[in-house]
Amino acid sequence: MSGPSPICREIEAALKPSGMLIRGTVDFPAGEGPELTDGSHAASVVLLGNAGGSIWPAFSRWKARYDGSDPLDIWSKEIIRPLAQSLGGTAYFPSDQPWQPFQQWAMRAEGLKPSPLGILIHPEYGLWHGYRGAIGFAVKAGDNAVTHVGHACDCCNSKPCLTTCPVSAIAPNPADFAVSACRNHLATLLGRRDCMISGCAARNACPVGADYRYPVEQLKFHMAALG
Ligand code: B12
Ligand code: SF4
Ligand code: SF4
Repeated sequence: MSGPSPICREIEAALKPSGMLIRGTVDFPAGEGPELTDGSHAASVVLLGNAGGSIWPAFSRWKARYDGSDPLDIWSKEIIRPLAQSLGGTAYFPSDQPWQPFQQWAMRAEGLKPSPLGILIHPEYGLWHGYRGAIGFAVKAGDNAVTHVGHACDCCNSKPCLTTCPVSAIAPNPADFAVSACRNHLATLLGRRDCMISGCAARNACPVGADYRYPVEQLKFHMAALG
């Protein structure tokens, strides 16, 4: 019987209190993985992140005692760095430069596809998931079988994400996302009252994974980081 590898079982157990989950594993051909701390290239990375509001209870408790900048990045690093070290791996974070290709990794790990918003859509979680870090290893860390093959957006006829943005920032091709139109709107009085409070209207309009929509406080938190 196959199940999670010993490394993945250890990661799962260590992350449980935080609400972070293993979000897939990617294997790399020799020399193609990201650099490890010893200068060699990773043979695999284990992606870590949230599904729906899974991290919100633990993170918001921690945040109540923290008053510096970038709380979500700091919290993620406090949890993932020591875990990586104890397993002999190297930690990577989505907000650290140079940016590691988290979305390409996620596409390879789980077969996810990009939505018009630029966010990858998951068949169960919809647009309500994200990545908090990854751990690279010199060995294969787990099972790299891709589980999802279809693309939810292909079966979505009405595509409400394309028509709900008040400034039409979302286009069918994610590369055409009008970043400045979105940012300008978020800075207006109207933007501060709609998207900044209730979350991105286009993301909220997506019917996939609606049960995983972030709690209101989490929506506000992410929008404040973007605006
Ligand atoms: C820069 C960036 C942005 C820029 C986008 C600028 C641009 N046009 O590319 C801005 C600030 C606008 C942005 C916005 C958002 N982002 Co952003 N962003 C990033 C970041 C830090 C780097 C992207 C990158 O260039 N990577 C480097 C290349 C080499 O990696 P890659 O995997 O090959 O890159 C892919 C992306 O660039 C993607 N892409 C192309 N165009 C766009 C446009 C947008 C808006 C996005 C999100 C992605 C995207 O296609 C590439 C090929 O697969 C990533 C984290 C990361 N390290 O990847 C998060 C990331 C892509 N963002 C993410 C999220 C959630 C958002 C927001 C929803 C934030 C929010 N409010 O909650 C918004 C989405 C906009 C919206 N309509 O709501 C998540 C996506 C998770 C997922 N489920 O796929 C990531 C992975 C961060 C994370 N911690 O999980 N983001
Ligand atoms: S509304 Fe439809 S097209 Fe838009 S992201 Fe959701 S499933 Fe994809
Ligand atoms: S946050 Fe608001 S303005 Fe920006 S893309 Fe989403 S709906 Fe449009």
